[in-house]
Amino acid sequence: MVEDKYDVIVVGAGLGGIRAVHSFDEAGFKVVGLEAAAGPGGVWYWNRYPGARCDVESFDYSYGFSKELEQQWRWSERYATQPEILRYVDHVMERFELAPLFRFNTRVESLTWDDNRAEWTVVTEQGRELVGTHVVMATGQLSTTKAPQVEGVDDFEGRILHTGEWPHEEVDFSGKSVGIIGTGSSGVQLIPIVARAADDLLVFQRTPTFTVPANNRPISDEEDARIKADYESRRETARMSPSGLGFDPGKVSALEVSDEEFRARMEEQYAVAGFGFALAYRDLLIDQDANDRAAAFLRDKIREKVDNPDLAEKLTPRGYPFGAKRPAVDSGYYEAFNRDNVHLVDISEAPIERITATGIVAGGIEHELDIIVFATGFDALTGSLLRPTITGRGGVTLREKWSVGPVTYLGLGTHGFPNLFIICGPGSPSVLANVLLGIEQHVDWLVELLVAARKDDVTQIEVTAIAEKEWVEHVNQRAEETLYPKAASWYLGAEVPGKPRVFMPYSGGIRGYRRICNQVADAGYQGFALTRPDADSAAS
Ligand code: NA7
Repeated sequence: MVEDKYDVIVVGAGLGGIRAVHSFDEAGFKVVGLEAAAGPGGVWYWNRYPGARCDVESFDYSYGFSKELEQQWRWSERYATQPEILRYVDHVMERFELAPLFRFNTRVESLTWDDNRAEWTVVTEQGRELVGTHVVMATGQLSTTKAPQVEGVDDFEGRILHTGEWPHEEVDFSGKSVGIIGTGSSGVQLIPIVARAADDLLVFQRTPTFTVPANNRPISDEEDARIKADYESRRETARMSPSGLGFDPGKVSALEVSDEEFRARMEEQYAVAGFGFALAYRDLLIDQDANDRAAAFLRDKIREKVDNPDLAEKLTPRGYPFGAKRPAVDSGYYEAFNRDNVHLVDISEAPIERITATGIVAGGIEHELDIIVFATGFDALTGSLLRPTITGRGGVTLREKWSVGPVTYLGLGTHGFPNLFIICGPGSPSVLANVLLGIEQHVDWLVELLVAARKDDVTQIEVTAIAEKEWVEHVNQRAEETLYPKAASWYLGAEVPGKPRVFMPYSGGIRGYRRICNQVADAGYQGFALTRPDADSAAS
């Protein structure tokens, strides 16, 4: 059964999908949003674990497209909790009357390009068919969860949870022995809370994580009023900063200052900055020696915070640069390990062997547990793009095309898949910048592109092979200038065994990236072949 035809089909109702549906609708396109979950919010819909909180400041992790929304929404904390972000999402949905434009409980199974009709056929898990001239994949960067392939998972008689698919009702940890596997951002946020609630908490750590303190605090009325009095300049500062977070990277090299000066500056940053810590000096993420200094500072902090020196040593990250794996922003993480009921199980050398009916066996020892939590992260950046079968020109699937790693032009599209666009896709700054800013930049840019195409009767928009090749080279070159490739991280595809190792996000900064996107548009969408029905390629 073929249902209505759409100008634009948006896949996903996270912050990207919501913004895309709203803006395409405003621009007069017939648009529908398809979402697998029962409600909007994307990662904030699924990641309901206690302690889940954004690690970008609330004032910046929010939409900038509506002055009224900006002025009327009141954030309560510097870093918003998951429930508060979900309330914000619901408010936006209601305020802009977006619910009728979405279909929830609708997982997309396949997308197939028809070259003759120049349109996509989208089939959902329920077998429904929709046809769209354009498809916008707003499926998120960290949305396909992964759990370790451990023998015996099904034998466990207690409860198994994943931070990224957390139940809607509260989980009662009291009186329970809980095992948490994973010490990335999710584990780091969850651990202090479970530590307080459970009888016993066992943390299964494979790789220690660098963390910087969140320094979270309530937002006072005075601060709220001050920022809202000139919100535009805050937005502008964020837009003009490479991270999109408003932090101006230090201009000085960490190698040019004395130990005393370095330490004083880092203490200052540690006490206030959150993520900004990494930008205190201009070369912390690009020069190994500079990075070593910052890493040493953070290692000292762990020793200061953890009472037991052996335990502190086990929690200390080594062997990869600070920041090359996404640092966690923590609230009481190390302090949790000073509690008598919290135990670290170091699985770096003796991995988890199996799960039994009653617990986890690692290093030959069985740890008895009532609840196991996988805080083991996601098939990052490409997981949700490759989950549906996307078949482009000539019957080639995206899985085939990206079998050795994702290749895109600007992270926005890929050759052979006309009229298919990605919000914050691999090859764009995505997770290396404030994703909200990235989303809004991408959506605005795509709306302008489709408005121009509509005006000029362009029916097909396709990334050219040469533009894609050159962009991939540029992305790789920028990554090579940094320390990012030096860690086995999910930026690089190291989180899934067998996944191609390609550095996926664009590390050249969102400010420079926006400039490039604008130049591309000004040059008549250079790098895209624009085709009219009665003519061959109009531009490239
Ligand atoms: P992350 O950052 O990918 O962290 C996952 C953690 O789980 C990490 O410590 C992993 O150790 C660990 N892990 C993964 N697989 C295994 C297996 N098989 N055995 C043991 N330990 C494992 O995911 P998060 O959900 O914490 O955070 C993702 C992002 O969401 C975060 O950066 C924010 O941007 C929001 P590893 O390091 O691979 O050795």
